[in-house]
Parts: sequence; C-alpha cells; structure tokens
Amino acid sequence: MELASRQAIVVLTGAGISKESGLETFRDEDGIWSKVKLEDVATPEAFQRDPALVQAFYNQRRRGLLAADIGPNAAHTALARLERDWPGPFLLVTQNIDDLHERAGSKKLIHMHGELLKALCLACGGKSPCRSDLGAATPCPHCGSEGQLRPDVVWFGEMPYQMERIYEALGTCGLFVSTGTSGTVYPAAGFAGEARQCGAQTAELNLERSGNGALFSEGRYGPATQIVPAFVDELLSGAV
Ligand code: BJW
Repeated sequence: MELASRQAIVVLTGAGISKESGLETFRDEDGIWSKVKLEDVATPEAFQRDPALVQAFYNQRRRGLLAADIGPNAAHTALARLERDWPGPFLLVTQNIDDLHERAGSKKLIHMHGELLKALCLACGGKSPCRSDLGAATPCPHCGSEGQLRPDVVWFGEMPYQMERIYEALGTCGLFVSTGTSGTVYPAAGFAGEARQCGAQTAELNLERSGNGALFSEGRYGPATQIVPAFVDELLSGAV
C-alpha cells in the first residue's frame, strides 16, 4: 500500500492482537464470552448487583496479564516501530485494556476502553495505578475510602474514553487500519465507516474477514504476528 508520508495514520487494535501473547479474545470460540456472560461482568449493573464477582473476574485477568510469560508480540512491536518511523502524524487507538502496546514502546496511544492496571474510585473519581487484587476493603490512595475502587475499564452502556480526540484523528487521517477486532462493539465498529467517509483509505488486518469487512478497501488475513509486521514494512517502504 502506498501513502504519502505527510498523511496521518490511525490504527485501531482489538483483542486479536494480544492473542498470540497468550491473552484471550472475547468472541472467538474459546473466548471470554464463551465462559462468562458479559451481562454478569461487563456492565455497571453487574458491578452494582455483585461487585465481588466482577472484581474476581478482573482480578484474575490482572494476575494473568502480570504473569511472567506474558509480553508484547511481533505485532505490538511493529506498531511501535510504525509510530517511531512514520514521518506523518500517527495515533494508535486500542480497545484492549492490557498494557502490551506500552510494553512494546507505543506512546501515541489511547485506551478507549480503559486500562486493567488502573483503578477508578467511585467516591472521589481519582485514578490510581493498580497491580494487585481489588476488593471490598481496598482503600483509595487519594481519598482513603474503602471498597470504592473499580477497575478503570469501560463497560457496556458507558462512554468510551477520549472520543473527541479519536473522531478528530479519524476525520483527518489518510489511512485507517483495523487489526485484531471483530468489529462488533460500537463506537469502535463505526470508525472505519467514519474514516472512509472523510476520504481515508481503510485496511483490515485480521485472522479472518470481520463482520464489517466490506468497509475496508484492503484486507490482509492471517495471524497478527505475521500480517502486521509485513504491512508495516510495506507502509514504511512505500511512503512517497
Ligand atoms: C486475531 C487473532 C490473531 C483472533 N491475529 N486476529 C446497538 C447498535 C449499536 C450500538 C449498540 C447497540 N446496543 C448497544 C450498543 C452500544 C454498545 C455496543 O456496541 N453493543 C454491541 C454489542 C451491539 N456499546 C457500548 O455500550 C459502548 N459505549 C457506548 O456506545 O457509549 C455511547 C457512545 C456512542 C457513540 C459515541 C460515544 C459513545 C461501550 C462498549 C464497552 C465494551 N467493553 C468491553 C469490555 C472492556 C473491559 C474488558 O476488557 O473486560 O470491551 S466488551 C469487549 O469487546 C471489550 C473489547 O474491547 C470489545 C471489542 O472486542 P474485540 O477486541 O473486537 O474482540 P473480539 O473477541 O470480538 O474479536 C477478536 C478478533 O480478533 C476476531 O475478529 C478474531 O478473528 C481476531 N483474531 N486471533 C489476528 N492471532
């Protein structure tokens, strides 16, 4: 693919990019939603109804993310390289709550669905780093309230983060790339259409064609650790 080097690139990533790092996706056959109902763990109502269950779900995933054998893969590293070497503006928007993009070196990054390694205090609104289990007695480091911390993640029915900045970038980019996402959760699922309407080229890099595959002018299909580095090489060598 060729793109003028002054043009902006926006990349959207989803759970598929972290799959080969050992983290689970949501909607694949063996994904998270095949084991637990999203209504039980990923809505504000679920947290109100049964905070212990929701905390246990995220405590387990946080421990998994912090396990010694989990780290960024070649796809995360390739996107960090693209950010570093692309001469034009660049923005990485991830739906993932893991920190594997940061660990790979990405800096121009928005976590639109929040971050597992942060906690949000329902009493004071403060955010704090969080690398251990949350529970009914965990105090907020800002206000001291106990049992008011929740994972700083965006559940169904809640507003994703930094939407204004994301739509501004989508409206001015020359290329929108979507990778490792099934394209089923809005507003992220609408980004390709938005970018396309504003005149951007659109590319999907995924294991398989997603539900909104028709919105993309280009598609590359296979494991992220193979197709993402190859696409980044192509972009960096084809910059005109
Ligand atoms: C590989 C691979 C490999 C595998 N290599 N690829 C009706 C119509 C429109 C909207 C709605 C509606 N009813 C309700 C809504 C709104 C709702 C929504 O979209 N619901 C849909 C289900 C219909 N959305 C919301 O509520 C959002 N908020 C909102 O809309 O606010 C109002 C608003 C509107 C407009 C502008 C601004 C605001 C909030 C959504 C929050 C989603 N939260 C979760 C949980 C976060 C915390 C956590 O992680 O636990 O976010 S749900 C879950 O899904 C998580 C993910 O980020 C998200 C997307 O999943 P993702 O990443 O796409 O994963 P998968 O598993 O679906 O796909 C993986 C893909 O990878 C697959 O394609 C594989 O093939 C591929 N793959 N291995 C490459 N090795």
